[in-house]
Amino acid sequence: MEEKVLMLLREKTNMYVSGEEVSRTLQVSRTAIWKYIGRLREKGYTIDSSPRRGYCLRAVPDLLIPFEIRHGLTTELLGRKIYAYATIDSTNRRARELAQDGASDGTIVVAEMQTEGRGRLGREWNSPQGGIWLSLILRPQIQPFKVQSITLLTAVVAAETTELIADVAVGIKWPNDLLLHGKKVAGILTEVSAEMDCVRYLIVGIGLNANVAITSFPESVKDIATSLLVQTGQAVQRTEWVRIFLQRFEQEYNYVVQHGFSAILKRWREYSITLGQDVVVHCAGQRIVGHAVDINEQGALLVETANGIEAFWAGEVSLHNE
Ligand code: BT5
Repeated sequence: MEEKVLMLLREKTNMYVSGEEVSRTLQVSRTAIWKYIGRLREKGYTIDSSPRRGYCLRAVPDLLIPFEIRHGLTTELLGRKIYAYATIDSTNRRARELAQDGASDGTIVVAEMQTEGRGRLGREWNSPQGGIWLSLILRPQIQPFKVQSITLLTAVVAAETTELIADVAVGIKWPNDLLLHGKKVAGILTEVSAEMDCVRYLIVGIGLNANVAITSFPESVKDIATSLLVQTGQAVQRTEWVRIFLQRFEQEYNYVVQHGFSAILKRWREYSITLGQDVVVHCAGQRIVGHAVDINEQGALLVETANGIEAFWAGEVSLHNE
């Protein structure tokens, strides 16, 4: 009901809507409406009220809550079911739990803060207030070996969305880092539950340091991390980022599941700061030096080494000049 009250006020933002009109339209008492208005104010909505004129919505908060994410969202599947938390241990962990309990394709989990945000290989992902910590539950009908391509797709869509919203130039470092002026602004963690030849579900986790102040990062990441706020001096509207990301992601994802990944790979190559560089790959305890020449159809990094071209599916890449 709160959402319905909000929708009515929203249609006439900056104009007064009488309590009587809201009450009549929604078939609830004026006292109940007063209560819903109170709850919306608690969430951060600025609503003026006047005994004679009624209620007037002045400003909406940039909160990652279902109302706000759904407002104007045009996806068919993605984000139709939203689990939102002020604080959670990890959105990926929660998404996995929901997926195991049968959550539907396209369900998303989002949080304002994570206390145990996860990176790859058990690493920590720092997730203070101001960021976007988001996980998608997907049930694609693809073979498990194609999962890596979905990580690349996520990186491309996250880069495009970020450029659009914050007007900055983002680079992608294979496989999953988004960099701004050489510092990490976002990371992606894809986790999969699969059988031999089919994917049961996929959790795609995206962490974007959107409006995170530099002082919110611990010493361990201060020098390697950055945020959109730090780079541009301006806060972005996180709900808008999430909406645009979901819309674009759904479009691209539907396309690649049907037609394959070539179009996305082309765009990934354009964003890549890894290709064409001398690199050091750390993989399965080994350190391999070479020249990054390309990625293949499945998203593996192709490196020209002393032994010829080698394909890497996982691992850590540092550019030779880092
Ligand atoms: C990643 O791992 O880059 C994947 C990060 C995925 C985070 C999202 S948030 C929503 C969802 N829920 C989760 O629990 N996780 C996902 P990796 O490539 O392993 O990078 C981890 C390394 O990045 C750490 O070891 C730090 O050095 C550094 N790091 C940690 N927090 C960071 C931050 N906020 N910004 C930039 N770098 C960070």
